[in-house]
Amino acid sequence: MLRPRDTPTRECTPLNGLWRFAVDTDGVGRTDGWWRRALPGRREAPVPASYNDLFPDPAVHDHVGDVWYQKVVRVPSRWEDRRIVLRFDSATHRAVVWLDDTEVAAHEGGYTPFEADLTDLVEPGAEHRVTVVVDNTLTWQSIPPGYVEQTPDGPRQRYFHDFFNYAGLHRSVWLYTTPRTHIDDITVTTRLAGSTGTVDYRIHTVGDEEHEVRVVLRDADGTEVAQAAGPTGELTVEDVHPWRPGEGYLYQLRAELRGVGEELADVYELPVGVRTVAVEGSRFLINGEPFYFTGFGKHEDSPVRGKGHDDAFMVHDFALLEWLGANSFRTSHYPYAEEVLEYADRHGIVVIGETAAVGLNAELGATLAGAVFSTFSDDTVNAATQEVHRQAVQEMIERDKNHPSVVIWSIANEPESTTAASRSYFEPLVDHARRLDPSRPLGFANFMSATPDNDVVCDLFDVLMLNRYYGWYKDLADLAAAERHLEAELLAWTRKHDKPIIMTEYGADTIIGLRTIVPTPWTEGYQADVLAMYHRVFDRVEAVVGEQIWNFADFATAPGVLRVDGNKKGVFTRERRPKTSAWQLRSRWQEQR
Ligand code: BDP
Repeated sequence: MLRPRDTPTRECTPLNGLWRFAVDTDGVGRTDGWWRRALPGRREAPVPASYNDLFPDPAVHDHVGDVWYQKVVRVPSRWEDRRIVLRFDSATHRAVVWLDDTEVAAHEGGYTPFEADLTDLVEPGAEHRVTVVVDNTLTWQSIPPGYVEQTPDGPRQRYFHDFFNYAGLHRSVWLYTTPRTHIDDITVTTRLAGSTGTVDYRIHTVGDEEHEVRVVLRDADGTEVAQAAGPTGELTVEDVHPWRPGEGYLYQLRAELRGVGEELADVYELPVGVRTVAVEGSRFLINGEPFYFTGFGKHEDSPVRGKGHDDAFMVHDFALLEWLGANSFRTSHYPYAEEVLEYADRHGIVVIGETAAVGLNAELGATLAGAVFSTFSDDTVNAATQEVHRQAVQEMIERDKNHPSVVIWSIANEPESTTAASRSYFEPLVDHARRLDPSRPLGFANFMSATPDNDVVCDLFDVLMLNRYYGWYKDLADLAAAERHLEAELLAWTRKHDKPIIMTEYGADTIIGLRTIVPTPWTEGYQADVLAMYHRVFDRVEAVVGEQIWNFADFATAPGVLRVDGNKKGVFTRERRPKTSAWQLRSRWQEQR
């Protein structure tokens, strides 16, 4: 799915800023047809942002169900004869959209974009009312799953993942044009052979068939390096400048659609990084060279705006990664805003892209929601959930397939993976992901109690991604035991599978400013000791090809006795102040560069 862009044949206008906003406390908006007129009340909310922390009101913070956004939009009069599209980069977790009185789109899943073709409904030059209802409810059939408990005080949302259920319009909304006959999708994959690079491309067009596709590839200086014609083909680049971690060199692919008289019907420009990714035994190769991941599991999370995308936080976070010498992160636990992947492409940061399938695990349900259930059953995670999950995998791959920064697809975080039911659940999802993208390795982040002895799904994947908390949830304050247990487990994995291991989570909750002489959990010193212990072990186990600490920064969660105003495993606080471990990582990672 192509991101809206200004090109010689296309225009886009962001609809960000303040929208009218109403919380549908009584759940009457849909039956009362709130889209037909101005929303009730006087509230306004910024887009992009989560709505939960905007108002000093627990009823908004903990609302379960629908909220409404509305904006009156003038369609530029010069847009006559254009195809006009309304696009939401995300609406968490599902939405229905109306243009004036007409329903134009509905979408399930909170972290991928969706669009409505408004061409036949808008009048260029006129004003139109855009209304969106966004529902934050998590059910057994949503990704991520959850359930709503009816209590005497109203509904309470329960869920099995450890981050606050922020909701709203977290990313940009766009009104954009394309010509009626237009380029609808582009897929690129790249190869390297010595100093020659190849870009295999596939271009899907919609509309009049009497058009020809032309493709030109330019280097970063704008010099043409290859061209081709036809909807599929290859572009060969001699003396190629590969996309490399830490560098992020990009070519520009310009795809043109030309009519019979050579007239330009449509143009789209796509940045392309030429690189390869492969798994060979227990090595992870980028451009044929062993790659060692350093960095973090992150969150889209910041004060006040919650999960709303923010360019300032994005640039700052990437700058902090660079300061540390980190080369990668995982988009735990959902696909991030496209701006983030584009930035990673340009700056050579390596990304593990993850779906929002987090919390498909009864053991976590018991810990985080006090709920007793079987993970996979007719009444819990079932065939309908699997279909929503399949769709989530597909939408992530369709959106992010052209980003050179993305080198692994993670199709879930810490699901149950020790039962026959889990294997039947994951097998078709893995097949589907492989069909959609045979070029990237697959993984999932494996839960601590799934060990080499009881795991039944890891053989389906290319990379072992382990989340481990020795020294915290296990062996607390006994780092000697933690070190023995961690090493024993890693070696057991290497005996079972000849696959690369990335430690996708490890760490310890840490309150900034808390210091003791005797090693004590929650202190800055203890976090540093835990990380140092893991690093000693990683350096002894060859199959370990990556270390991604949990977490880059402290983040908001649902209340819990183990959570002090959120999860404090950040190497930075939520405001991005460094804890002691930041300098320790900086010296380790800068040296490894
Ligand atoms: C893992 C989860 C992560 C949590 C982390 C923790 O993958 O989302 O925040 O543990 O407990 O279970 O800090």
